[in-house]
Amino acid sequence: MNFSNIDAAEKKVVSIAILVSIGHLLLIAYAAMFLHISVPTCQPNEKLFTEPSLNKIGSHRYEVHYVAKMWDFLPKKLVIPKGSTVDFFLGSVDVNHGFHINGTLVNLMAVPGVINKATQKFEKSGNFPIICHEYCGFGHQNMNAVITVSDSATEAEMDLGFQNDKMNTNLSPAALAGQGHFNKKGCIACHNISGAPGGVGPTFKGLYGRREEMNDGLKLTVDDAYIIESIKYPAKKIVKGFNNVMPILPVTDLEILEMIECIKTIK
Ligand code: HEC
Ligand SMILES: [Cu+2]
Repeated sequence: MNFSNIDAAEKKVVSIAILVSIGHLLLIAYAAMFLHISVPTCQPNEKLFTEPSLNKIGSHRYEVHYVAKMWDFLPKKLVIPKGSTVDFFLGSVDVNHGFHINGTLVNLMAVPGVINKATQKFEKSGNFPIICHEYCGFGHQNMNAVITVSDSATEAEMDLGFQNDKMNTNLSPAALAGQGHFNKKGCIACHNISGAPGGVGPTFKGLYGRREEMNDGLKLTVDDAYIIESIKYPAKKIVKGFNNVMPILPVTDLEILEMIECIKTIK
């Protein structure tokens, strides 16, 4: 290749482009090495996960696995002692979501099949809301969680948050397991157990045995078979007054039976 054949103006443009690129790389290196701004990284060797977890890896050092799903982040609440450094591992179980921790530089994408990581030290106490900033469907605006940095807490704690509803501990083992699935599978993002109106999906309160009308005029009584169908094939029958937005979620037959046991107790 003979460089003297290149037009002078073109040479100038290429040189400027190369200089600007080198400048950017130097700035990134400077930010990472001297300003200690963590550069988000993809973790190709981490195992995929579908449930949130909190691990202590040292004094004031934690690892938290966050699950993004329509339309919630789990853990819903995380309390950490002031001065803690947290490694955030982020995965999605459905579509692409955004993950921005307000008041920090942590800004990741939650992408199905991929784990992204960022590290943040929390030196000021207060609440740091997490918001989804990537439009991910009908209930996108409800997608949030919060990190509380506490002066008084000595250990980190996570809370999966059963919406505003109280967890009922006085249940059979199967129903109790079912209640846990509502939480972990994200059903509670759209269904409440309090009966409060305005949810994305129908309330679970009084669901079992209820007479219902579908949007095509079909009337039925809610029983095991109907609930199983509603969970496995959400689009088959649409409850009147609601939209066809329920996703097909990864649940086993046993988990469905446990969820039915729990629904029966929500009267
Ligand atoms: C994204 C919101 C969303 C999520 C998440 C969701 N659902 Fe739904 N669900 C709906 C909507 C909306 C309807 C009503 C429309 C329809 O029938 O599909 C519905 C309907 C139902 C029904 C029938 C209710 C009735 O009144 O007849 C059941 C049962 C149900 N969902 C169970 C679940 C379970 C269990 C989960 C978690 C594994 C879940 N849903 C997750 C939105 C959701
Ligand atoms: Cu989202």
